[in-house]
Amino acid sequence: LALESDLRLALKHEQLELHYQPKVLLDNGKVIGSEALLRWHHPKMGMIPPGEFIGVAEETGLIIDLGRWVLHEACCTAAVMNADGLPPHKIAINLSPKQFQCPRLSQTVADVLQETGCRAEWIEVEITESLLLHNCEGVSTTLSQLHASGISIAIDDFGTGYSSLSYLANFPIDTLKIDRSFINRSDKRSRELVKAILSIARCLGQNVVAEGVETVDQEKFLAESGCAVAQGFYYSKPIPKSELLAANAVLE
Ligand code: G
Ligand code: G
Ligand code: NA
Ligand code: MN
Repeated sequence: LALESDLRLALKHEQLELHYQPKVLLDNGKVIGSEALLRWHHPKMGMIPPGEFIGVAEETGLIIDLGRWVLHEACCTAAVMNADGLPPHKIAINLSPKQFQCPRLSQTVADVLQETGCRAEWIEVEITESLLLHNCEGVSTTLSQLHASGISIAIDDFGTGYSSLSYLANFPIDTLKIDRSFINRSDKRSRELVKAILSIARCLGQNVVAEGVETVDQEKFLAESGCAVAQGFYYSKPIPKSELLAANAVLE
């Protein structure tokens, strides 16, 4: 497969880049963190979105090296964003279920923190519900190790996968990211579902992030419903590292 060999080269030749989408506190509009999102600048095909190559990386096993690169890059940024005197900024990193098949994942993350001078509390990992589906012991152990080290754990696209409330009882989940398909609908039932998710999170002491916020009406509804944090095009699209640092008034 051409994409596979190209992707190997991309890793070597610095064609990959992380962009960061800000997460905003609805109370005061302040940016409290961001989600790292991978971008590939292909020399011939131009910008390839992650949806088109993450799958290839997973099938070929390249996701292990790619995932390590993402971790390293995001932790470097988190270290700069949290330099002395700056307000706290937590960076969320997407992890593929395939990365959990590597029994060394929590050690890899610990190594990367050490290499980059990033503290555990400056990052969060985003996992999908599909990872939790099979209640695999290895996954449970890795999540517990990451959590015990001070890294927070978020469930991405919450409510769309194979949602089961037992996940919330069995795994150390700090944050629910409400999928944007719930946010961008204004019908009564969707809004009641969002409120129900907020209520579950409140009872369990979890944080909530509303994803895919695009309008002032959506923001208003979320704020009134007690949602603390939002992310979406209404605030900012994913931006390059340089812009993230500039907005934080940090020199690179
Ligand atoms: O940025 P965009 O909307 O195109 O992202 C599409 C999908 O790719 C999202 O589901 C996102 O979670 C996933 N994705 C983006 N960056 C990464 C990454 O660094 N690692 C993994 N595993 N998935 C990512
Ligand atoms: O699966 P995940 O939640 O990681 O996907 C994140 C993707 O969602 C990113 O590729 C990002 O570009 C996209 N995204 C972020 N904000 C919005 C938004 O407000 N609306 C839409 N349609 N997509 C968004
Ligand atoms: Na995500
Ligand atoms: Mn998501």
